[in-house]
Amino acid sequence: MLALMLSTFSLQIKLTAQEEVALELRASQGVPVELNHGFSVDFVWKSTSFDRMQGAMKTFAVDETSVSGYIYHHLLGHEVEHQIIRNTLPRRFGAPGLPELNASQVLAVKSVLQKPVSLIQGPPGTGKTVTSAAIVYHMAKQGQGQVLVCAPSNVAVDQLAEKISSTGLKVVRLCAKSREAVSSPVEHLTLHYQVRHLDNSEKSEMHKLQQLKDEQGELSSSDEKKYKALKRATEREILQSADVICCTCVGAGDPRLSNFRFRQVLIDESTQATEPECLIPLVLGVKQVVLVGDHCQLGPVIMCKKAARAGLAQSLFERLVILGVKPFRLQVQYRMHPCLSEFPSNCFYEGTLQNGVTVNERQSSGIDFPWPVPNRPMFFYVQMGVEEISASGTSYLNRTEAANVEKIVTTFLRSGVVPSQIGVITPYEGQRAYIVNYMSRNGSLRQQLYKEIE
Ligand SMILES: *[C@@H]1O[C@H](CO)[C@@H](O)[C@H](O)[C@H]1NC(C)=O
Ligand SMILES: *[C@@H]1O[C@H](CO)[C@@H](O)[C@H](O)[C@H]1NC(C)=O
Ligand SMILES: CC(=O)N[C@H]1CO[C@H](CO)[C@@H](O)[C@@H]1O
Repeated sequence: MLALMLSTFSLQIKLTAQEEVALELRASQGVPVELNHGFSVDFVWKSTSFDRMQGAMKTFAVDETSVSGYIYHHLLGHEVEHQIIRNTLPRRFGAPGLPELNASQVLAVKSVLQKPVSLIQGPPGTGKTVTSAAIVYHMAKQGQGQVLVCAPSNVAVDQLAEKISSTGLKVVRLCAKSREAVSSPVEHLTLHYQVRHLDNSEKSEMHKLQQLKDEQGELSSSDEKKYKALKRATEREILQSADVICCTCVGAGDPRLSNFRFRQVLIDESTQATEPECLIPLVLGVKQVVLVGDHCQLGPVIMCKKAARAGLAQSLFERLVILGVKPFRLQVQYRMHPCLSEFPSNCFYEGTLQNGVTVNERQSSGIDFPWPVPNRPMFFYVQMGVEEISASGTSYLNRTEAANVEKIVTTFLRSGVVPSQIGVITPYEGQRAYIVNYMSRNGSLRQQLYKEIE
């Protein structure tokens, strides 16, 4: 910590929409690196996400053009006459570059294209990303303008952006300015990357200024002005030429999109977003909305109990289900060994989740692990570990559990399972950090092996 502080001018602690606490280290111009005392650490309230949510609710309330009349009344739970969108349906519902769709995925795409409001429920492993990408592909081909694709998390946006881009559509991934330095698996699709890598001679002036800025850290105020204007124009041009724009729900409130209108919007993982968060992409003129998610899995995380009780913990998707909108459920899962899907199917999906993989396709031959029932790769292991407050002071850890995780992981590694095939899940950040640390320090195999485990 001290080392960080020495080279850091100011330390800011931000509370974001998810109330994650993140440390931001600002090493801007003229940082007095030799300073090791006499500086302050400020808690900074960063309200961007909340401002955008509140802005969206206001727009929804006062601006008649923010969403179509049908969607407006629908979201408010008013009686509305059933509406069908009359589009010529494609002959094939799949899309280039994607795996062939299965029967229930085809039905989902077909039904969504004809409705102004649809919900797609995707239990784990049912191919909801592929289905979403196919929907976006067909929407984009309808010629109603650009399609906006959002999700509450950056990870989900990146995944979907990649899938959509593999259909051949022109995709731009818009990242928050504060995340431009964070590497992304879809770097080449991001707006900031595209701005920097335009190979167009007209843009050379911007690039020259950019280079100057990179080298000197700063431009004269007139150059800075010129640079900003050029950059804004370039960004706008790239955004305008996209078929699909992908960003987080909060990102849809980015000023760079303020003059854009989107008639068609798809929101993935929508059951993990709060309702005001979902409204941000919708109030840009939506006429057709597709919410993808699963209200049988975790909902939005709301730390404030009062706000949760007041209804913020209920997603828009879930509220629409309660209002009587029937979600289209993807029924076939292609991920789990059938013995693993049995419990969620019976417990959460009224036994309707079908298996698209057979027991034989999920055999891991040669892996010697003492499952209680051979051929049923699952067990519940109850232990009497005691919980402690973790180092961060805001989470928990459990040493007994961590030690057992290490033993099990080591057994798997010894029997030939590769690290990338192993994942450990815990709902506690404190426990996650402790397990990572514990395994690489106390695991009996090579450290590197444990480091590759998610
Ligand atoms: C510690 O173990 C107990 C008992 O198994 C469990 O209830 C608790 O959730 C664990 N805590 C953490 C932080 O993993
Ligand atoms: C780590 O492993 C050593 C033996 O290699 C053991 O003595 C020690 O107790 C372990 N640490 C923890 C926290 O379990
Ligand atoms: C028979 C068939 O088409 N199966 C596919 C169904 O969808 C999943 C996931 O999208 C694919 O992995 C299957 O190959």
